[in-house]
Amino acid sequence: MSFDNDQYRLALGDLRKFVEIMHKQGELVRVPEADPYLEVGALYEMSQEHLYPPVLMFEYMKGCDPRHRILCNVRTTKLMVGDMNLQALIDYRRKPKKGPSQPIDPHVVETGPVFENHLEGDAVNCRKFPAPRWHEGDGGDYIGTECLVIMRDPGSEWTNLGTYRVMVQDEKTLSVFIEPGKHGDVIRRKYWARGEACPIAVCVGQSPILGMVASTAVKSGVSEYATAGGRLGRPVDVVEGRLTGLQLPADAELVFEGFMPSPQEAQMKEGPFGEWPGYYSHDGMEPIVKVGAISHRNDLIVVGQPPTKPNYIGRQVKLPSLAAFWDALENAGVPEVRGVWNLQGGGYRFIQVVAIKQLHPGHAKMAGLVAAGWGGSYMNRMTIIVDEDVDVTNHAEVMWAMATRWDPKTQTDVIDGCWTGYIDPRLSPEKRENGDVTMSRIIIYAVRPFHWKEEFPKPNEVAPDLAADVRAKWKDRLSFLRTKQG
Ligand SMILES: Cc1cc2nc3c(=O)[nH]c(=O)nc-3n(C[C@H](O)[C@H](O)[C@H](O)COP(=O)(O)O)c2cc1C
Ligand SMILES: [Mn+2]
Repeated sequence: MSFDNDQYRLALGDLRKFVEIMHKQGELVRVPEADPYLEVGALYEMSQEHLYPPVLMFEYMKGCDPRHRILCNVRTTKLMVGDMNLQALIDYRRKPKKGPSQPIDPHVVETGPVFENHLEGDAVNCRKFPAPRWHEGDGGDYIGTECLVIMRDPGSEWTNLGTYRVMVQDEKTLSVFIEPGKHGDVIRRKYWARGEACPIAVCVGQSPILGMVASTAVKSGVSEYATAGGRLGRPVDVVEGRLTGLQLPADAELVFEGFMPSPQEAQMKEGPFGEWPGYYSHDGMEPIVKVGAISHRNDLIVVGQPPTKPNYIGRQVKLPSLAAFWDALENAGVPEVRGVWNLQGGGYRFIQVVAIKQLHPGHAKMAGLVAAGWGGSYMNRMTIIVDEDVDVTNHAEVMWAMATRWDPKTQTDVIDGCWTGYIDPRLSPEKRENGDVTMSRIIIYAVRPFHWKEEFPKPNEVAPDLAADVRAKWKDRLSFLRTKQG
């Protein structure tokens, strides 16, 4: 992976540097004059047809201030994620584990580019900034997709950053969808319990590292700013918001500051919004932000990264999650794991594949039971165990193993009562009502039965060595050997 190079570090901590690097490398696609009503979202969705979706800079958008831009596909670039294959996963796991970096507290500075423009009172108009209608069935325009929702714990110095979707309700009002139990929810409740509105800031354009840490679970009480500082090896510069005093990234592109009264006092209809499982699964009444101040840079950039249906190849697997999965299998004592992957179509949760070199009777069963039950298997539906000769990253190979080595009647387990979530579209209305947030799971053992695996017919495929020799000999004369059609 490219994680140690200078360009990566520069880009990670600075959105404008990221844009500059992408531009220099010819990877920035500028899209003029698209309509934020469905067209931006459709173009973005189609960009997911690539493993590394192109970085899209939407500019001069219909009905928008010509100085305002939307930037998509920041954290899915090759620069940010590196290679995306089994070897990359193996290399990632081999890297000496440094342990989590020590947090570095943010550095409070007097001012920063975020204050190039500041609006309060009558000048506040949330509708003046680009908020696309990303998906046809969305219940509103969303300005916050890969955003930072900033709050401070009233009892301590802890500033929390969370990525929670943000919808524009009207000129002076936003709404935020925060799932119960998330840090932002815990903090806002403390203000409400004291009869106060919760001070809140919503930042919708920031360095890639801040987007990364805000959407990952960090320990309660630890600021994501400090986590980001630890990862960058330097403090993140923050300024104090003029309305709330909350810490804002000094180089933030666009920040809304305001207060969130308790839902008893005010709430509005929020959602639905196209979710990562590929459905509109949730809407309802949510608390709102009464916006009192807006700060933004000149020529601001809103970072946009809404979910799409997970069938696209651009909905990448996450190597760190896969590495954690592989580690969990090994730590549970499953020997000879040769690969793990998530099959496209299931996002990075629903469908997991494990390749093993079978050592003993019951080995595949052991792998299957651990895989279906490990701690990270939230919202899993399907585990497929295959032999070591099957390429777990290749759909057709996995399907081939299922078609030819799996006897559904004897090589299947179905397990009931497993952990899922409310955005699981298959969770029945009855279960939702009763709070029974569980579903069944299937384990498919698409392996040669152990006790007669030596007699199992041999696969019919040109041997890799022979293929390489023949390709080398013929490739100058036969163009089909030079380009592989996907
Ligand atoms: C693009 C993206 C969108 C997300 N949207 C939401 C959301 O709308 N609501 C929510 O509760 N969590 C959402 N999450 C998950 C949270 O960001 C994640 O749980 C994070 O850890 C929350 O921060 P916290 O741990 O400080 O609460 C989203 C994550 C990503 C990557
Ligand atoms: Mn947090």
